[in-house]
Amino acid sequence: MSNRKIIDVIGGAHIAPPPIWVMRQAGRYLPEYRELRKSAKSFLHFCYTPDMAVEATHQPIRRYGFDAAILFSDILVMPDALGRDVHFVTGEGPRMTPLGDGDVDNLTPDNVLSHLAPVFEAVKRLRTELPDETALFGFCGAPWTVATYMIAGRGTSDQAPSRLFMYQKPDELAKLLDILADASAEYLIGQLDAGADAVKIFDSWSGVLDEFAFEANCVRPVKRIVDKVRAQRPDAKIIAFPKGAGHFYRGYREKTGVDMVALDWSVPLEFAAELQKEGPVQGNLDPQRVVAGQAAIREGVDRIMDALGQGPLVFNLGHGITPDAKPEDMDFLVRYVRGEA
Ligand code: 1CP
Repeated sequence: MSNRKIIDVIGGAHIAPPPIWVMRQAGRYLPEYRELRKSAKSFLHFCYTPDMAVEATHQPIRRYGFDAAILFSDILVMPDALGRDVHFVTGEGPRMTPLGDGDVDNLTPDNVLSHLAPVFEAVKRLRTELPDETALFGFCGAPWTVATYMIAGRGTSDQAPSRLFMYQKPDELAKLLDILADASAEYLIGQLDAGADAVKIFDSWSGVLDEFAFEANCVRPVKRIVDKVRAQRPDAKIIAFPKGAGHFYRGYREKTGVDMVALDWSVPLEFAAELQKEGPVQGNLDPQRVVAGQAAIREGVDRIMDALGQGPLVFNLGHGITPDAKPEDMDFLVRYVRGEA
């Protein structure tokens, strides 16, 4: 047993009430985040300035005492580190020049660790500053999800440009996924060495693929990251979030080698309970329930606890909290899960 409950659950322990943290727990629904964000020249400047990244990471911990803090950064620092022209348009989202012919060969994996040094600095400071019982998570984007932004140059609703790329340029995609997997493994090892207690791999766009593409583009690259990290850091605790994987959640943990699988809110609870027999799960309240308020929160939490409360569970939402959620309803969620409301 450690003194960080979430780390014990990731190792397979059942803890009641379950430890809780929330995806996007630092972010625009918090007034103190919006205030801090004003002082940054750009979103990437925010991510690469340890004072700001550290402060944003602390904000939700101070308010709610979540059982884990997640480093404030973004999955798209990776294409930035690889030399793509990433920027964020306020109110819209990320933008970069879509990958053209020959661009994959001109990526700069040798620069990744030095470019991301400010992130390691933020992790180091956070681990010394956070309460001892608060776990610290590092993270990266999964290769497929990061590739979708590099190929389309922006977020899209169905990743049609990346699916087309996959059929038209399969060798190019395979090369890109390998470069991203290897650079991401180095990046995660750097975060673990700086003090992260666990790392999470976000595959937010794994739900747009057929069974063969899911295997090739999601399972294989995540396994490649896990194998590389474990070859150097055998005890690394690793979580993955293959959002929208549906049926493909079955066997995912075993195939990739991750310790814990994060479930989105579309995963049926009966199926979630079957997955939980294979290993710890995290999830999966619909974020819109927090926006809707107390009655919707109670109903959703009760259902999840009935189905998953007797096994290893980290309570979380099924995706990130949205900017329109009220901070007081988040407070209610935390207290309700802990049996204090
Ligand atoms: O100006 C702002 O404040 C921009 C909003 C914002 C924030 C708060 C972005 C832009 N990123 C973040 C922080 C962030 N992103 C964190 C750390 C904060 C925390 O969780 O508390 C993390 C872990 C991420 C991860 C991330 N970024 C993912 C994976 C998880 C998920 O939500 O699916 C993805 C897909 C991104 C890309 C991204 N970054 C930002 C936006 C708006 C998007 C989505 C773009 C799109 O697809 O349209």
